[in-house]
Amino acid sequence: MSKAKYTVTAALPYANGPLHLGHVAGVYLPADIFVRFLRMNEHDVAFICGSDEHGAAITLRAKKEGITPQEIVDKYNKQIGDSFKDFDISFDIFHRTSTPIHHETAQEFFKVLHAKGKLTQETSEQYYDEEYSQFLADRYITGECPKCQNPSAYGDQCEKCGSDLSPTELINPTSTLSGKTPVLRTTSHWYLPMDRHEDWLREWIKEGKLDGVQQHDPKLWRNQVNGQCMSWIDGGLHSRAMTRDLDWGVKVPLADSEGKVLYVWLDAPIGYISATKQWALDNNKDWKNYWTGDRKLVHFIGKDNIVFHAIIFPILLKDHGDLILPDNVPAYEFLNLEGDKFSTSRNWAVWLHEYMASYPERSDELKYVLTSIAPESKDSEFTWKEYQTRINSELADILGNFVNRAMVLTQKYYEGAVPAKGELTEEDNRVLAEMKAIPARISKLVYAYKLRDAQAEAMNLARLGNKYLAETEPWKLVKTDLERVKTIMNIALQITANLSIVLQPFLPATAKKISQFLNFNTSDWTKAGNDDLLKSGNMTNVASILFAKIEDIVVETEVAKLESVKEVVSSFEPQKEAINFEDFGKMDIRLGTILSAEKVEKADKLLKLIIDTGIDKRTVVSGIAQHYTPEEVVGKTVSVLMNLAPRKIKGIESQGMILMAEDIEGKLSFMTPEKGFEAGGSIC
Ligand code: B3M
Ligand code: ZN
Repeated sequence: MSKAKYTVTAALPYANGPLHLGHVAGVYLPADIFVRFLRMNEHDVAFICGSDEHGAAITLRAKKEGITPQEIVDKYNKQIGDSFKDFDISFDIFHRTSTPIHHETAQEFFKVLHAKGKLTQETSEQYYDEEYSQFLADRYITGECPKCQNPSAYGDQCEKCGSDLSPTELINPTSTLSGKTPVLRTTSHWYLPMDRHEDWLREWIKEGKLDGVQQHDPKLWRNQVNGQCMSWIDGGLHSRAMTRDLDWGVKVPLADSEGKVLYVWLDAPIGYISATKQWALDNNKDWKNYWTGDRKLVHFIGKDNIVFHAIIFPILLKDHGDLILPDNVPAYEFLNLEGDKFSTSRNWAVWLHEYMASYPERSDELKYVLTSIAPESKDSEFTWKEYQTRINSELADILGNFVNRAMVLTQKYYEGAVPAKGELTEEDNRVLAEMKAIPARISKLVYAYKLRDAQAEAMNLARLGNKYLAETEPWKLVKTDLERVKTIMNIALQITANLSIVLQPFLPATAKKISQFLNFNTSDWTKAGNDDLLKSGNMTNVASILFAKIEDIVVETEVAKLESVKEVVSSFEPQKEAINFEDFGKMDIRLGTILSAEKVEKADKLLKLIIDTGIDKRTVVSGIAQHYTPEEVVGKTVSVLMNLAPRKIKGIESQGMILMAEDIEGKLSFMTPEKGFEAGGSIC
């Protein structure tokens, strides 16, 4: 029977910030393990990802950083892509949705839907921000979720209860641009009438069938995915706008669609297809082979993406016609961090690029820990203490210890040569039988997307080896029964060779090291379980330590780093509402030199300053008298906000403001330029 073919996708990360361990544990690492296993079992597999570069998440970040959306996505596409490379996530392609091939693919997809009459054009009332002259969609608007009362639900989704929403359902809607209450304005969009699809979706989700024909095994779908989909379907699916009044995104390819782009959740999943197209182009393949015919499509995602991957995208794929629907949508719950949720905005995160910069040789350790605690069926927790415990007590003390003993004793007794197996005892046969059974158990778990248990099963092989050596004690027997020791050491080495196979999907770097120790290298999963992988007389190499233990100082340092973030976040004022570049441009800030200073009568906080601004000499009253004496400030070059409207302070007309920095304790500092800068220089 030919091996099943797979197209495996991992949710396209928004190119609006770095990746943290929650993203890695709950999407990218499990997807990578699954694909590595498939490759070892000679499945035809394409592993697809890329950055999601449209939508409000991008444009809001661009506004916040005062740069263009393209600059934002260029910055984070590179940073995220580099993080994946450093962490050895083995995508076949890490593409992006701001490319021409994606725009063409998404527009073509839309035109097919439109030509087939799968979309309806509707005029509706949409929220509009009068200050920004912009319609508000999705993340541009927040408000109270009508279903769970989450006060900060988005216009398209409530991340707390997972409900898919439309902006007009929000209670007390607020524009994330101006912070004001938006008004309703008429606009027209193209809608996906999802209610038309409830019947076939119900059969497809519940029974895995389309028109009575089995498509996939619903028992292999996670309960939370089936459950969430059925509650949406039972709650009644609604028409959903598939276009938006925005300027950043894939332009709607129709005549009467000026100023409109595709809804990001129509555009982004098509990013899986455009990435496949690009990969096929680069590798002289036909992309259609990966999206049509007898092939399993698997989407690895976080639970907040279920509706888009298990309801909306399947509708779009089916409406488009001749494209496969997902065979499974392994959705992960959330990973939390040291008792709190990961949060990009609060910087409460362990960033993947920072981890790899600090511990470049420890990608496998992190892979092991994250897979051990993966939030497969419920939210889970990453703590640096558990990171240390699992590495020291499991990886080092079980796997590392076993492999090291097997290799060191082989060097010591046989100068690295694999000894011949002699007569087997009952215990030897039991151990070999268990060694043979483990790969099949791992396979069954991986095909059922139970990767956490699959890794634990692979580690059981190391436990088996460790226990075997501890019970047979070859280091004692060697004084009395050399032949017995040869058999024991041969079996220990066969177990080690099996570990170099079964660890590959989970700990690829470690598996490679073990292969190098043994001078034995295969990626053929079917070889696993074999008790004669190493022929007697084969020469092995001197091994090194697989896992150095994690010292307490590492845990203390990392936890302190997080605590410092917490303090800073809790003590500093949250950022004020976003302004746009034009607002910033209205401020005229220049360098000024303080010519004279004197205390203001009956005002212990005020100094009256005469400042040379390069264009004039002006009086500024400044609240710095409790921090500086007049003598201390004369002659300083400082930053001056020039065009602040003049105002009378204690009867003195103050024309402008000195800009000061203030630290957590309230200490002040002038914003002074480097040497050589004089009065009149502008600050931009
Ligand atoms: N960019 C990730 C998220 O919602 C989103 C996934 C798109 S996959 C097509 O966090
Ligand atoms: Zn909600």
